[in-house]
Amino acid sequence: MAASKDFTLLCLENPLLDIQAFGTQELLDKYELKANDAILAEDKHKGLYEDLLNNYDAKLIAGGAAQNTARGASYILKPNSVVYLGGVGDDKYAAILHDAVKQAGLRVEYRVDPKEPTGRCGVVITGHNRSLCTDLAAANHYDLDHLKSPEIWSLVKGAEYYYIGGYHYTVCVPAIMTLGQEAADNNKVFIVNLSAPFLPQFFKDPMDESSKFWDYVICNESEAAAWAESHNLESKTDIKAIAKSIANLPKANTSRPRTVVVTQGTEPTLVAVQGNEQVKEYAVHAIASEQINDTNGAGDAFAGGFVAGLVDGKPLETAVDMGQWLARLSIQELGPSYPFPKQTY
Ligand code: 26A
Repeated sequence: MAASKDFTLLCLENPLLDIQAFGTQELLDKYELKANDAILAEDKHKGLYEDLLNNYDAKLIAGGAAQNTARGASYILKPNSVVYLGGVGDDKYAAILHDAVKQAGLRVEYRVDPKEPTGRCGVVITGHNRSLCTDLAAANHYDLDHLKSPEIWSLVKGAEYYYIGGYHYTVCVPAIMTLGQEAADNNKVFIVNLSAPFLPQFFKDPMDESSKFWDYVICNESEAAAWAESHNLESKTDIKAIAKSIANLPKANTSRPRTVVVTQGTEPTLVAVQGNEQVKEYAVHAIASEQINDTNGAGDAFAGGFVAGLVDGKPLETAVDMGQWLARLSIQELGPSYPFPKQTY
């Protein structure tokens, strides 16, 4: 059944401004970055942002993984369907984010921190790889007080789907737990993206604490492998087996089985459902290499299309196909963006 109420989908994570440029191996080496990775900035990375802007003709593009997903879902859904929460500063970077979300029709309710700048993500593109290096700044100050404030809490109460970008496990676990409990208690749908290998690796405990709430898990093959590694699963490379073990973790709300969706770049997307022996495979929407602009945000776009399908009451295979469709559109744009005028699925 298609959702009829406003703001049925509520998303939470870290709003960031992407400082994105086409880079070189030399640049990656200078900051000890891997070609395809996502990390939190340490002191040695602090010069990256100015370097990208001054020497690599970097562009400023709206980012933040779940904010990209929320923009993607609102690209597809009827107006006033999606609201996004996170922390920003009171600066020109936040103004750029406001413009981008307005174009996509996404409502944002930011916690504005007057003392901290808006978070930045340095994005170094080399070929079809992207290296992400994030300085969270104001995004790191999101708190439960904001979530529980009357206006925001009424949005939480009104929503029927919650989408948590996994990167928020580094920021405010109580907010994640609160939304998870709210979902389980009211038979709402709780969706989590594992987001990056360092999360199951270094944030295993908060992830484990909340995994009972997960109705849908979205990840890619390297995040699944990192999960297998930190949970010491028998096979650390058999992605189907890993998807099944995540699907079969204990669940708080037993009225629906957990579904795990694993994207694998150009390889088929895998879907494991709790209690099912078989893991299904769905081919991606092929695209010629020369049509790809960059792959920054491809996974976020997939999640946006997939979640829009769920919210619109589409069957699982259609939701996966909507994810493939939106990812294909996004990789033809610069950064985690979608084409305007809008295309329709
Ligand atoms: C806490 N970290 C590391 C992050 C991120 C992040 N979004 C939230 N938190 N690190 C990178 N990103 C975003 O990922 C998108 C691509 O998938 C980037 O801002 C980029 O838009």
